Amino acid sequence: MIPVLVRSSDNPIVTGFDVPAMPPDLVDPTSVFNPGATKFGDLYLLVLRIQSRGRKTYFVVAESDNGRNFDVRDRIVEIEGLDQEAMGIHHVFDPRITKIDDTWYVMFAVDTDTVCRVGVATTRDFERFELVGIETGPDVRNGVLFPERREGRFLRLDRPNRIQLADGPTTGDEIVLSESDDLVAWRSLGPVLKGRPRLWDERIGAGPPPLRTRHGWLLVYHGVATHFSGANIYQAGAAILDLEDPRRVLARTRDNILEPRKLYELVGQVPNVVFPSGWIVDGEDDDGFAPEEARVHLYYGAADTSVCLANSTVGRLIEACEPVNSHGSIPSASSSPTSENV
Ligand code: BMA
Repeated sequence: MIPVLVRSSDNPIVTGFDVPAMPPDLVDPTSVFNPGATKFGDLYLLVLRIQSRGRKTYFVVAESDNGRNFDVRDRIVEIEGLDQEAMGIHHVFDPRITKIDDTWYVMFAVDTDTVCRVGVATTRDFERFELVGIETGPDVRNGVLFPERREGRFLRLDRPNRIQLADGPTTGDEIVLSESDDLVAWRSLGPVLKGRPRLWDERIGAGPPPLRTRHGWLLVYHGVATHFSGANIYQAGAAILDLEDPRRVLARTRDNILEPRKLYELVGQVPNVVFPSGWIVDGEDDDGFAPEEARVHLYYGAADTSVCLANSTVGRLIEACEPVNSHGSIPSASSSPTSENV
């Protein structure tokens, strides 16, 4: 059986050893993980999250002509305007990249004095990045922008952090849809996808930005199983959302389609983590849909330590999703007629 996602034999494709020294901030970094990804002309680009030995995170661009072998630049991304924000910013992390027209939007999490927030910067050349703004609402993470505007408004998926873990950060079990006129003030349009208690995806968050296909918006998301003693297990799954109303979930994977199995996913700064955050899909038809045969390069953080790659096709990811009923659940085998209800 061919797995839905096939790991690259080059994994991990980027580690701390690939990062040139950028003194004084980044020398011999602890880890490189959770990258945003996009195509820039013929180049495959990643915006890496790199963590120093001081455990501060930075963004650095890496480029490749084949999507597997990346050269990491020797300069830290400076987001113009970020240092003027007065909210006590400690870290920016987990960038997701969306292209709309000729602008790339980098949406990222911001760890502040109070709560986690979502910020956006734009670039047209991956040299200069300008801050658009940082939202000032409630605790939220895993913001990803849709690659189109609706009636002029931006749409994003995000994950409100309504749960405080006893020995860890805030988290959440619901992905919601939000809209904005300016990328800074966001209005919630309601829930999209819910975590499934006691299953692989109890806590959830969107991965890379949704991909437009003829079957709907294809979403890859991370799910966390929290019911194992001493370990949270981060995995990946997929879902299909209605093109017109992305709050309608049409299908989702019953099980995870990628889970920590390799040593580099099982062991590291945070063990048992695969965290999908970027993808590059080779091909788009004339109407702007990703065709089923298009090759998918999915980039993910492994154990919060390195960057890995797994490949698939749009069609294989879609096939892995099973239709859901009006409650958003996949009907189980036991809901088929039994002697009791015939
Ligand atoms: C999440 C985020 C990710 C991280 C993951 C596993 O809450 O903080 O950046 O990769 O936890 O530690």
